[in-house]
Amino acid sequence: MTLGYGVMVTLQILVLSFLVRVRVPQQKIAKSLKSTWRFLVTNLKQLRNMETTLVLLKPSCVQRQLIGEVVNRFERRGLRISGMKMMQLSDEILREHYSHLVDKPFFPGLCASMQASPVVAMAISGVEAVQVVRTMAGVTNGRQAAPGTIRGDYSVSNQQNIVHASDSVENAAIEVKRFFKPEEIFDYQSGAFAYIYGNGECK
Ligand code: IDP
Ligand code: MG
Repeated sequence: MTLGYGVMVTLQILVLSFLVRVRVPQQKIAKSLKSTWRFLVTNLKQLRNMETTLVLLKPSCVQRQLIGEVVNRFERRGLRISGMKMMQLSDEILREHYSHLVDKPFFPGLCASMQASPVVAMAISGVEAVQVVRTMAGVTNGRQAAPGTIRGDYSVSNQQNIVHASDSVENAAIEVKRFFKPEEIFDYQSGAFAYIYGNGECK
């Protein structure tokens, strides 16, 4: 990650010096500087163990009026809600989001179930949040999910399983970008931060 970061920073500096040399208008250079700054901030954050993961409260959650219950679990655990909105999913976003399943026979039914009502998209942050949230969600099939997990407590179905949770750090970054614009993600520090993590736990 550090090597990739170094390469990207060097590339950005080369682009900037090229822009200055070919006398690109100042406004455009300022725009480029702004995106470089955003890039640096985002990537420096990724060097820490603070992660942001995507959760979707599926129609099975929304329709069964479990939104509050499930959101409450993430908050009680000490995770931070960095972004949250209700949305109706399009065919396009579902084909992208479930691209690993498009050839499965259950794909049309999965899309229909995800479009049966709006979903609530959440960006959830914390130290190692991707694994923490995935463990809280439980295994895919609600019938096999352990009691105490979200799927294990609220579902008995392989498909109507209440939540989506990103399955890896790489996919979490892609999925958060898929569902949220940069300005819809809020990087604030929880007032209880010192009581959620011990010294040195958040690098
Ligand atoms: P995950 O949600 O636990 O990551 P994936 O394999 O990525 O599981 O599948 C995405 C979603 O597709 C599941 O959450 C579930 O709603 C649905 N799904 C997965 N396998 C089946 C199946 O065999 N029948 C019906 N729906 C399924
Ligand atoms: Mg998955």
